[in-house]
Amino acid sequence: MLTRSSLSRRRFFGRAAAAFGTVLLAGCDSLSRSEWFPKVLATGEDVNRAAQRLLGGRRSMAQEFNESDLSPEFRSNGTASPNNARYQALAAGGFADYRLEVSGLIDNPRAFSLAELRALPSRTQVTRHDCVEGWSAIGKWKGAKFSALLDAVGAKPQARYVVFHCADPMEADGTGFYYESIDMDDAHHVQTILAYDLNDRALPIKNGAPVRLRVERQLGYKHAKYVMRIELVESFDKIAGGMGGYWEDQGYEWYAGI
Ligand SMILES: Nc1nc2c(c(=O)[nH]1)N[C@H]1C(S)=C(S)[C@@H](COP(=O)(O)O)O[C@H]1N2
Ligand SMILES: [Mo]
Repeated sequence: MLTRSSLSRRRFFGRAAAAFGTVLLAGCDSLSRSEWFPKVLATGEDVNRAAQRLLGGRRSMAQEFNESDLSPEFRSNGTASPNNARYQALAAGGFADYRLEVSGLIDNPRAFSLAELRALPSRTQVTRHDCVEGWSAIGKWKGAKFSALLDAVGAKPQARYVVFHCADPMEADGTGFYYESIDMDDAHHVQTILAYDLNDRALPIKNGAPVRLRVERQLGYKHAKYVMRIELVESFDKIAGGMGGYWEDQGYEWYAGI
């Protein structure tokens, strides 16, 4: 079983960052403080950014596994079924009327049906999902390569981030939708996909149907479920709390990975 400390050690102190042991020492202090969680992420973020610069960019791959490693059950976390009438109507119709809207700093604003997403070049990958709450699960994901979707809409040069707007409201009054964002490096990364299948079946509602982001080098909360709208932007200034994600607006790190 993974403990929190082994999980964070593996995420932040492993792989590429292991080569930079002396840099890591500065961060050890923060582990003993009471507000350890954002601190650990902050430490990981700084260390990993430094490591990435030294290694010449973020081309590293997240580890991939074999089908024999699959978790018997891929649990659900956070929202398990969006409390949203429009979403529930789409789900009742088997998502036949679902359209993924893509807008913002692109040449060809358009909406994709599920069939159109399934027709884009795809990638299948068996990866480990690590949630900051201290659990992990290995799943087999299939989805549209995000780079292919970007090619289809034509990202403008000013676009710096991709924002994923989700169907699930986080406030009791039905507002404050979950959202997340990634930069263009991650958007073009080969393991970044809009997943529509989990373990060879249509993505279940509890795991984000009809499509959810997989951005494999980052922690669980970056993997937006129930994606309804994608927006390319230059900054987060006009989006919700301005920090690039629902959890980021509450103080979590925006870059949550290696
Ligand atoms: N829209 C949306 N996306 C979300 C969440 C959520 O509550 N709503 N939870 C996040 C967190 S914290 C985790 S760990 C994963 C959980 O994915 P799962 O339900 O497939 O296990 O989804 C992430 N994406
Ligand atoms: Mo999570």
